[in-house]
Amino acid sequence: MDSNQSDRRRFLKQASATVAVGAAGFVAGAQLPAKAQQAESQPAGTDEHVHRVPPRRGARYSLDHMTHYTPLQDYAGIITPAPLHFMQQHSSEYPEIDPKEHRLTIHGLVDRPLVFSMDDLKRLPSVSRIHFVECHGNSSPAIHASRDPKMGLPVQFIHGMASTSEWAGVPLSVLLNEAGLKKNGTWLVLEGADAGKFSHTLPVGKALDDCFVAYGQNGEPLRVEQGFPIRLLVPGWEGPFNVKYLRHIKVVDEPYNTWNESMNHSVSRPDLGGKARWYHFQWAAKSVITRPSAGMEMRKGYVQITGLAWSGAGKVSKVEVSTDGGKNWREARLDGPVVPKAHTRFNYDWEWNGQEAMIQSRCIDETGDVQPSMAELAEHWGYTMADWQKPEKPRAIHMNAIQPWKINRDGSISDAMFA
Ligand SMILES: Nc1nc2c(c(=O)[nH]1)N[C@H]1C(S)=C(S)[C@@H](COP(=O)(O)O)O[C@H]1N2
Ligand SMILES: [Mo]
Repeated sequence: MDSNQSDRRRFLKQASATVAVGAAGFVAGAQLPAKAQQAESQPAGTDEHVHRVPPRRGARYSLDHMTHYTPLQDYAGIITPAPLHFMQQHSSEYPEIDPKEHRLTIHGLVDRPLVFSMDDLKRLPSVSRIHFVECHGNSSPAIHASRDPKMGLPVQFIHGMASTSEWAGVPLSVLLNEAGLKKNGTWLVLEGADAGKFSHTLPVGKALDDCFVAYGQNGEPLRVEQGFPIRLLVPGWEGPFNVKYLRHIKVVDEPYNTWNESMNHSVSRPDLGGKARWYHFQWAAKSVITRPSAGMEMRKGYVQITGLAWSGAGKVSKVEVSTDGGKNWREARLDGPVVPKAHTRFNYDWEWNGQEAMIQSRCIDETGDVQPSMAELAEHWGYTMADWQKPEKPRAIHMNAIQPWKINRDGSISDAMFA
């Protein structure tokens, strides 16, 4: 039995455990394919500026993922250089798409089904916006335990499935208005042109608000890893909404629970007997100190603490830094433009006296949302801290807990999230 079949079988078994709980949600079985969590990585050295891994030639579509992590510690400002953008691909090869042949179709509950060529799209009114894209699985508790040296420094492999680019493209509202939404057209199903036809559901309200079909990334065409020739940008929402190699948009009247949504993107909760709640859409307030961070070395005296803060709800209004394990917090300087739903650079001047210390940052966004500690988050999600230490630790996505880095007396720095 090949892995496709066994995964399919597992899927059917789990699907049969699905129970409807009313219009707004469902509960699904807790066990997710372990394979879905496997990640492939690349060397992280600062000189290694190419982040492609060669596609595995001849590989059939399977559940294999390809993941590359952004070395957050290695660039300044807020824009991730395109070759360093993280990459999360649910099929084992990139689709090779001829942009001249590529078409985007909009159909379903519309007055006029439409087909757009790349040329058609580039004729239409455009926007360019700076936004982060962040995988829903970024910063997960499991990855803290990783010891694979190929994965780079901890800040990279723990938090590096988040990147920020200036994306350019056509507002989805322009395209949907052209097609004419029917009254009962309340959800979209978006489908990519990759082998697995990666698909995701999106409510029309968000689509009309600020989503766009992007063809540009930091002044260049999208990279193939980022969805060349077009992808959807869903600002502030979790990674999988941002469907790459976008090919079909079907307007429908209910959420579709596509395979990727139902199997990979719900969170099982011990306090619900291992069942999952409805999905999470928008990223909450989040930040991380990128430098100094675990694996680096401290020297006595002045050091600039720097990092990134962001929120799916809008702008970062404040970042606070603690150097004493969370007893005292002081405000950091926000450097450069503060853009809604984008990484914001923060800096903080510090003097290390050679003693043990714990440094961490917390983000407060314009809605007043305060980034929680790991203990607060665990409580909120129905876990205990001890649950994270168990071998069968719960699968957790949408992690935005404060990241503490411990500075040891010898100048070494370690990850203190679960220490
Ligand atoms: N077509 C397609 N779109 C996709 C995916 C995919 O595998 N195929 N992965 C999704 C997931 S899970 C994430 S986190 C983001 C990652 O975007 P990036 O690879 O450009 O960083 O793309 C989303 N869109
Ligand atoms: Mo993702």
